[in-house]
Amino acid sequence: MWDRLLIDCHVATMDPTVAGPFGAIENGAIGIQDGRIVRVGRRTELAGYQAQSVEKLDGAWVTPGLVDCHTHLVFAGNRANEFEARLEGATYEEIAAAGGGILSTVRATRQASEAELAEASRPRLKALMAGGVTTLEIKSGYGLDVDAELRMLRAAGALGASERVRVARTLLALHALPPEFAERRHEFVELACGTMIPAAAREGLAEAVDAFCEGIGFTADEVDALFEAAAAHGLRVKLHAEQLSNLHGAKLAAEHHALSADHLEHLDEAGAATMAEAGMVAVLLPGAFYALKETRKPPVDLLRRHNVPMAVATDCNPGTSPVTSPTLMMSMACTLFGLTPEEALAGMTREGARALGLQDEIGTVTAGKAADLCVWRVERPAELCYWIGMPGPERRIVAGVDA
Ligand code: DI6
Ligand code: FE
Repeated sequence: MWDRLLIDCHVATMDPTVAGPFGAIENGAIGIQDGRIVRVGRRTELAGYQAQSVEKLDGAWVTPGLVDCHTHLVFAGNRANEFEARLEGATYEEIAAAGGGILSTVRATRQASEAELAEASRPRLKALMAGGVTTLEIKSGYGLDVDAELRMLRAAGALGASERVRVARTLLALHALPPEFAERRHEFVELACGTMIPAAAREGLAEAVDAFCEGIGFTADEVDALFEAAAAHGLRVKLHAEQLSNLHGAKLAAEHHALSADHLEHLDEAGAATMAEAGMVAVLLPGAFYALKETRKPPVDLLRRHNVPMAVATDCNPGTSPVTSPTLMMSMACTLFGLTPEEALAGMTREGARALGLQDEIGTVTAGKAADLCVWRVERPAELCYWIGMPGPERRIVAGVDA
């Protein structure tokens, strides 16, 4: 006897071993026991099974819960003033060079307590959840000193513990150079490698380490040192790479067996090839592309040709991607970047999970995985990408429980 049996539904399993678009099983059924999917198949195949609760979904589509694998959700304040300045012609790099940009959020974040950070960020988390997110990654990176970085990670943990959502945490140790280290870059990188990483690892506050490899961020050599330290402390790595220029960050990330390289508008063929060899995920972030009015798109055809899995994420952050809708990102991934709706949905489910190293646990509707599901009142899965600003799923299920 299972806990739950969902019937009268169609299932976009997103499982590549299920033939056909979206790995779809029409007239399907899903058995759930102890928070996990125990069986998924056609209703007729599951006819003999019983459950405490048999629920008819009236022909709705069930997908994996959405996985937002790249966010900077925790921060204080906002940067609507810079939005106005950019509309008047200032560029993101000019604003950063004048002490705004990331550093403006750093000033606000340093002044906030852990509880204040959590409460300032909770509405954004609620919005993502309402849009269908059941797992998200949250990065630090607006503290840029040891205490404030750890405080951000604790706030992210507190959010995950108090809402029905899974949170994966990333120490974004090299995001921007704080002003007090302006003349001492080397010492800041040492602080990140020698103090921030060990502290985050020791307290179990992060699973991965990230950096911003860019002209206005950090050099490949600095990132290399950071990734060495991460490996020494048993943390995975990932990288903001090739967003505004090509510093060959994807190749560097591949050399360190990174989970993913993210943004990638300026990725070249050699970079794509090394990502494929390293089994990395390309995380595409159409919100930042849109908000910065970029014209250079990530090389989707190249990624396809090299069989690099593509994830799609919100990059929810106060500067370049003030986005709280996962389905809007799927829509933009199709319209702006040319993904198919199936690729976009895979990007927010299966490949998002892979980008977090959680591909065995979540990301597809497959027996054995956690029962993280969304129930959508749509006639076909492509509608999730077609509607612009659609309301979220009718139901969200996390670990087998309606959330
Ligand atoms: N790239 C981004 O898109 C965000 N961080 C990064 O390294 C932007 C962060 C911000 O502007 O606050
Ligand atoms: Fe980012």
